[in-house]
Amino acid sequence: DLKRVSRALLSVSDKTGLVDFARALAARGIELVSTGGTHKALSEAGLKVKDVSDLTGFPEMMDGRVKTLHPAVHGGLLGIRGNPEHQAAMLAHGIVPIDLLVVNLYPFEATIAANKPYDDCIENIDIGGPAMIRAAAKNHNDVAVVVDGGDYAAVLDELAKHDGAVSLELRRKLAQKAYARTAAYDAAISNWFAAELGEDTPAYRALGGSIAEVLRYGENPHQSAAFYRTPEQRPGVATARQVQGKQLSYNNINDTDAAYEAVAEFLPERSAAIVIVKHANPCGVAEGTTLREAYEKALRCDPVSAFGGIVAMNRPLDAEAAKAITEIFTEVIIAPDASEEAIAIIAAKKNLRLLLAGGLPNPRQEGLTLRTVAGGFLAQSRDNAVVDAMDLKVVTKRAPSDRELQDLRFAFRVAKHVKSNAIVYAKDLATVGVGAGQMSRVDSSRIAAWKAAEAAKAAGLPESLAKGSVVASDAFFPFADGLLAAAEAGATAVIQPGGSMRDEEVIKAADDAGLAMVFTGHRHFRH
Ligand code: 93A
Repeated sequence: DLKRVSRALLSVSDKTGLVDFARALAARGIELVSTGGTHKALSEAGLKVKDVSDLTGFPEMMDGRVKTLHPAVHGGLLGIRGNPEHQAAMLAHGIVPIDLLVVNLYPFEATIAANKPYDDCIENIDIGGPAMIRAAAKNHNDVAVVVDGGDYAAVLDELAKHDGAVSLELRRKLAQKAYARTAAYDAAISNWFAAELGEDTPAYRALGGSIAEVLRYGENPHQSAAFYRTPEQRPGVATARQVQGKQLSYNNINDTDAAYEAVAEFLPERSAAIVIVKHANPCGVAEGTTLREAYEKALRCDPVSAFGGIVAMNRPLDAEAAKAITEIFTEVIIAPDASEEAIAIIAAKKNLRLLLAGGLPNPRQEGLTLRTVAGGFLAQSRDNAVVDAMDLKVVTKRAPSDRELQDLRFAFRVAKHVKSNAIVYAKDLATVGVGAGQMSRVDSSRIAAWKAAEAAKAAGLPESLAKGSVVASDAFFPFADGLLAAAEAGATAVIQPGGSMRDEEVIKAADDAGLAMVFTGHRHFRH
């Protein structure tokens, strides 16, 4: 299943790594053929390269719209080498085989992301490139197709290993990648058209959404994505004004939403609050008298995870907070507003996105949340339960002190915004350890305790940050083990919904450990 490479056609818009790659191909005696700009780059680098016009007998024409769209190119890519009729046709028409195709497309996504005029966007729709990519990928039994400069090394490795040939395994992998690329490319074009026409895809139209923007890609680079707005006027990432920074990515939007919804749980007239989010989970939350103080407290919880995170606040960003936040690498800041001075400080970090939402969303507001499942979607009312409205029931012999109670409320507020199973340690209105997204509650407890110990080490403190803390659980402890893990870590009080079959056993364990525990009667699952 090895296929020798004798001729390569290179036609790339992004010329990164091109010359080195082509030089390595030429060194193997592979003949190089190229389109205009690529040809120029290669010959300027001193490489011997043929012009695609030498194959087609036609010049590039119509501003380059027609350069490779010709049977000499497509026949060379599609002709089956082992098929006598194909071979005869190639011979009869002077078509030479092309064994390796290297193409990256006109930068359509980058053009629309840069808000270029309509005609520029149209001109950046690549036709010949995708046609060649699809042809070569179809004929992957004979042809290798490279659409990503990241794969140059893999091709060279194989050529070296197999004495100038590539394996079927690699050719198939490259073909799969090739179709993923052309699919995403066409999706971006169609989404852009829909947005231009003020139209939306039918599914989202049914939900009352309208397209806000086409995103460069989805959760991963091989996924296409767009951002839709619903008619709901909720202050947040969908309605915020972006003051500066690069275009938001799919993950940025998701994380920024998580951060802003969480920070909105803290009334700005009561305290300044900061939420730092990473991968849709809070990795540091704190209240303080100023945003800067809150930020420093929040950062202490997990400074490693906070790197490259999203920072949300419940009050207008001020200069002091802006200075503190820009000390480490942050992806996005979202705030209700910002002072002129703060905006100027942020401006020094060109890529940092600053979003001003104009207000805070109301955590008690009713609304819908949606998620898709195979063949359908789930809808539910938003979790708008807030701990202030819950009737907290003390279930242990010892009642929490005022200070503990304050921290318990804080921790439960945060736990609502942590993926289940959620365990949150808090002390002095700051998280000190967060355990998120584990399949067992006791694992979340252990992780949160371990993180609190790590944070203490990082801060050069002798004792775990969990010492003297309180702990919140988003759902009941099904067994005493999770609670005991918390007591062992140094928590003195617990807040949880209650309602387990084994509540009595859990309460007894709390009493034995001298813990104070309150039940909320409300669960905050979040998946
Ligand atoms: O305008 S096109 O759709 N028509 C074509 O026939 C064609 N052939 C290759 N665009 C075409 N290409 C694209 O040109 C390639 O996909 C690549 O992105 C670009 C490389 O052009 P150059 O070598 O002139 O820089």
